[in-house]
Amino acid sequence: MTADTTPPIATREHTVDGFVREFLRELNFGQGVDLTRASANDKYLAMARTVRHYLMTRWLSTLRRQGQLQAKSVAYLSAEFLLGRQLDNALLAADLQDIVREGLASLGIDLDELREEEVEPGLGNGGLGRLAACFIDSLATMNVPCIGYGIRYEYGIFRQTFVDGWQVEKPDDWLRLGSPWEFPHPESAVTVSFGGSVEQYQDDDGVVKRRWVPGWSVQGVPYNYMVPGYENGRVNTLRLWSAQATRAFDLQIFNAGDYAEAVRAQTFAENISKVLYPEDSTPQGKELRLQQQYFFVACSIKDFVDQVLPEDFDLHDLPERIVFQLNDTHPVIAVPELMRVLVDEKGWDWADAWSVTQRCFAYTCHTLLPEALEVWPVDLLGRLLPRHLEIIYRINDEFLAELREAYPDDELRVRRMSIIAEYPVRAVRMAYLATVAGTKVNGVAALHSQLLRDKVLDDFAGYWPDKFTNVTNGVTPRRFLRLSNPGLSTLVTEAIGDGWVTDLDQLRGLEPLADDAEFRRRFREVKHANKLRIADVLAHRDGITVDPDTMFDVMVKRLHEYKRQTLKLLHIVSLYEKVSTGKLAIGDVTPRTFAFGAKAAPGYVMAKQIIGLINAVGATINEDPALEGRLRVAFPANYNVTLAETLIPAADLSEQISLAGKEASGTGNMKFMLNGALTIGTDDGANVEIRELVGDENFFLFGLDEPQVAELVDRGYHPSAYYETNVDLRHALDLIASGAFSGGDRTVFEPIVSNLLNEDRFLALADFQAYVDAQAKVDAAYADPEAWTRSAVLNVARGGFFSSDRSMRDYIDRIWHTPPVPPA
Ligand code: GPU
Repeated sequence: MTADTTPPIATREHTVDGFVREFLRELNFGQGVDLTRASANDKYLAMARTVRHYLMTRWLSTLRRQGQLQAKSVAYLSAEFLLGRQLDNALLAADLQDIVREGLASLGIDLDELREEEVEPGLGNGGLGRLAACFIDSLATMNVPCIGYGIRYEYGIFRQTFVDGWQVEKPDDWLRLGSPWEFPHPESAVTVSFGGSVEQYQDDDGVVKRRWVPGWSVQGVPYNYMVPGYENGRVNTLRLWSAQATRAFDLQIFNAGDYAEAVRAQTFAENISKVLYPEDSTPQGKELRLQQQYFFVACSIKDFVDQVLPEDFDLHDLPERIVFQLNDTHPVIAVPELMRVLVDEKGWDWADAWSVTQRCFAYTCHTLLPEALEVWPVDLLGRLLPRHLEIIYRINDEFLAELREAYPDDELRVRRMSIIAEYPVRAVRMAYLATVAGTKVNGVAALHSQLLRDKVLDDFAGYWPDKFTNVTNGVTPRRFLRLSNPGLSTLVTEAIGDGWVTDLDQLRGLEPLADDAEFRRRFREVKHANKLRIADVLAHRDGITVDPDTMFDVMVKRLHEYKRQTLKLLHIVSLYEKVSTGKLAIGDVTPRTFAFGAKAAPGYVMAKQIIGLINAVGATINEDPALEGRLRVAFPANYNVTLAETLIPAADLSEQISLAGKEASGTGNMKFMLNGALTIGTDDGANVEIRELVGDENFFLFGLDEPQVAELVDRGYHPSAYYETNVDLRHALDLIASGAFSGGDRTVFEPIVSNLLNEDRFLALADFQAYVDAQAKVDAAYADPEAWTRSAVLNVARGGFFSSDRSMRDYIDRIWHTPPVPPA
């Protein structure tokens, strides 16, 4: 088709009047209400639909151009995309913020009120899901073709409430009031099968082959989301799959006359995308979870091969056209699925199929915790996906044969590297499968990638040294600076221009301003305004009062023992104990607001106990008049992306205190740095790189490093020894044990105390004194506001490295080799 005969794509008038016309049309014709009777939700939905119209031209032309060019794309396979609210990002990308504000105002509507109507899609647990969302934002902004593939859970991460300080989970019914950002495409549904058996048959040439005869199937209905680049005319696609009963399935049963059974079957199928599993880094090995994993990757591969690629595409060229990035092991079943498609459905030889498959995948590992490495028992896998299990066995057989040639005298090593574990039950090690199949394996921070090579996957790194690489995580500066911190954004832009929004290294230009007293004054003013803003949010959202004239000391992240919220708590309790017993005058205590945000996996008993303890300590401290309001604990329930966006910009101190060698990277740490908080942290994950960039004098380092941890654990770690020799620690633990925070009942928090004294897997007691000493340095530094602000400005200025745009550049250079495609 020549340009002249190409049908045009509709456009919208980029003016206030144009917006108002579109908005009223959506409200009246789309939503079916008149402005005088419209609810806030009606207005929000109409506005959101209007805004998406403005992105539509870009989306359609991006798709059209991709269809013509067939440029190499990234398919980011992820069981989680923790998107956060969409409206602000869409307004920013389309340069509509002022137009919409003005247009709505002309109708007597306040944009900020409507913004509050949006329910964030919580389709992820924490860091891994949020990282996926940052990455697709960056790729769109960098003009790189990408399609995100995941699951449209009907219920995202649970809504956390507190009842008497204990976590109680409520369903997250995020779709209830309508979801204006998605485009369902039931006509493009694909069928995915499960169960059944494998049979032998002869093909037309008499060759004996094996094929899958599934037992049941479901349909995957795609829901498309726009992923707009920042003011660059590109809109990529995020495609999330929703499970539905197949018609054939229904009909069979209907014909047999059992209506109730047919409806039950429907529910069964639709269960697959019903709910996000709330475990973060601790997979429970549930069958439904494996169903989810296979469901979304099988849908995605089928979609890409049958719908995205042109009809005449030669699949031998697949590696030149796509790279499937495996976001941790959750999508790794895609490897045998692609093999099955090529061998069983397309009739290829095994060797050809393997050669193509091996070049189509790359694997990112996000953990070092042994309990987080997914394994699927072969009996479960074989029941659900019998043909895939056979394929995995064959991949493993050939791999082991290759290893035996390389290491003829080292059968132990060969067994260690087997994709199939034999103990405690026969199971598939998904990380090993991903490592064998992937072109590259990457960790998510320099230290993490090093430990992957040296410890978790050392045999593999020895065999394939070039397969292993690092890509340090990043965060999108659009959402986590430009949108979340308008005050700082304006200040920065006034100083160095607005190029930083897409080239975050430009923040370096702020370095000289760290020495400019007037700049520092304005920087403090912004921080103070951000504290007022979060104080207002906490008052209305949670009924929590905080004092904006205190230091904001913030620890927000999932509740995990390895992240050591208990260490923070011991510091608080110790301070409290010293003041209550008169060892420390309250007037000498730096006024601090200790803010926490953390969800615990519903089945993680110890994590829920710790939440109970944080709230109990908070309730006691916040009410004790002896503290004169100088220490407060603020623990708003249901920490999520939306809350992060107002809380992080208000922080002075960022708590990154995981046991060294346990936090793969962290990404919250980067958001705090970019918003001008100083970090108190261990030598763990990306903290290492943060400290290298800001310098020791602008970072509060404490605690054992990874080799010291390993050595101490080897030697035999006895937490009680620290209790016995450290008076402050003993007093703090005794105070908790005494029932002081549980109405005198000593049993309530006994499990936490005895765990710390007897086990303390994450060495909180070993690091206690170092942590308290580092906190004393924080107090001293904070007492000099000019020096503190100088450090804070330097944190911002040196944080450019942590843009997810840089992460994407690294993935492109080291793994994907997908050049950008500039807009037409
Ligand atoms: N992470 Br594994 C998750 O959020 N969920 C998981 O299931 C696994 C890892 C996190 C890491 O804990 C965190 O250190 C990292 O920054 C993040 O993934 C993104 O890489």
